[in-house]
Amino acid sequence: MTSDAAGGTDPRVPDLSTPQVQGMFEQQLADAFARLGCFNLAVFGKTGVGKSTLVNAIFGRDVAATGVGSPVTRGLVYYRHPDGFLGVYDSEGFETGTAGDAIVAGLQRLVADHRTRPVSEQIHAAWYLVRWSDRRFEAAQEQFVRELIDLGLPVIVVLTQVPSRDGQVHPEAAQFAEYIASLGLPIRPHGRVVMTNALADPFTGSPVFGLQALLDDTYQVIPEAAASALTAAQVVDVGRKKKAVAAIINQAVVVAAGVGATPIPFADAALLVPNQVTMIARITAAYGLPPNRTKALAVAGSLVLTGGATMAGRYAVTGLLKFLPGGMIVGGAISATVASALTKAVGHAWANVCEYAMSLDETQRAAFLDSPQVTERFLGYLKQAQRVGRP
Ligand SMILES: Nc1nc2c(ncn2[C@@H]2O[C@H](COP(=O)(O)OP(=O)(O)OP(=O)(O)O)[C@@H](O)[C@H]2O)c(=O)[nH]1
Ligand SMILES: [Mg+2]
Repeated sequence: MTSDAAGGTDPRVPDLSTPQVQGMFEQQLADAFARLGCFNLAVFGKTGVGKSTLVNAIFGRDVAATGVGSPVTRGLVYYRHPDGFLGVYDSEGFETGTAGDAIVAGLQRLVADHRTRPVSEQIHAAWYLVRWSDRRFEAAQEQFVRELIDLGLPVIVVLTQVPSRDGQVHPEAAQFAEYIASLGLPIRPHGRVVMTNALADPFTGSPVFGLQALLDDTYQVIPEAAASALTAAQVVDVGRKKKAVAAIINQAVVVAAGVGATPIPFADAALLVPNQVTMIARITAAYGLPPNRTKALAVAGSLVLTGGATMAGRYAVTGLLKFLPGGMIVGGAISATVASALTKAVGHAWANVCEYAMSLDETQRAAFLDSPQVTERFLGYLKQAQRVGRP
């Protein structure tokens, strides 16, 4: 129960005790992750071409090692990462010939079966990998790629382990890529072969390259409905995550302005909290932070939004108002402008927390997300935003 400055009770204001808000967070986080759906990728290529290495480089996680594997058809295993928004079909140790035929037959059944399922259960893209140093693209490989395309899968052909120096790829690798492209396979999205190196080689000095290009091409071939899950799952392009998050914050700011359009009494700034909880949950999912840590995130978020982490007063939101640029608060009420500014500050502060978590390795990230440091950083970023916001 909350009361306004005069001591009366406003029936519009929900009960916003810390445990209440924590429950709200847990629910909203679960919803936000569920809404992402799942991005499903199929990866083909001879044994040792670098399928696992490339997947790990793009997604920053060892899907085969940490995911739950279920054999789909002979030679093909589906790994669903425990985070839920990434699935990989891995053709482990696959060679062309009879094994290839068995995979195609199995895939045919799978793709047919998928047609009646939701988009998040379908295969969204296929990468066919060729190691450049093999310098051969056999008729059987070409045939296999054609059969994948005939199944209706968008196939991207990738040349792997390509050496480069000073931004120049090995000329023979470039020639090989040209040769494969010249076969006229309807490979996506533009008929060219993507050249990559997923692991730096200290001996030859060959750097990692081509990951962004492969990712960009993958976005071009997948359905719109799978894009949010891909953005959450990949770790190569943080800019895409930031863009998704900016859109989420803008939406929440618009909602907050609507709430503030009827001026809210000072003490009932709590009216803004549910919208902020939804925003924070969606930001967390968009960055692709591990959902199994969200209990800790819910605690941190609710402590800050309810003021439980500070001595600032009944609601942190009320405490925060004190720092807003002068002249924004008129007559002891929160206006649409203030509601928007506040929500924006909370969104950016949480985005900073997520980005910091993203910059850590897996073990450090898990420790951070479970620690009170999340709360401290969140508050720290909020205070920074207030300083910047002052005239
Ligand atoms: N330098 C360099 N080495 C790579 C690259 N990709 C793979 N390797 C190395 O090649 C070997 C095989 O890579 P994997 O990723 O295991 O190959 P795979 O296609 O998953 O093999 P299977 O699972 O047996 O089918 C490993 O020793 C990798 O370290 C790359 O892009 N650059
Ligand atoms: Mg492998």
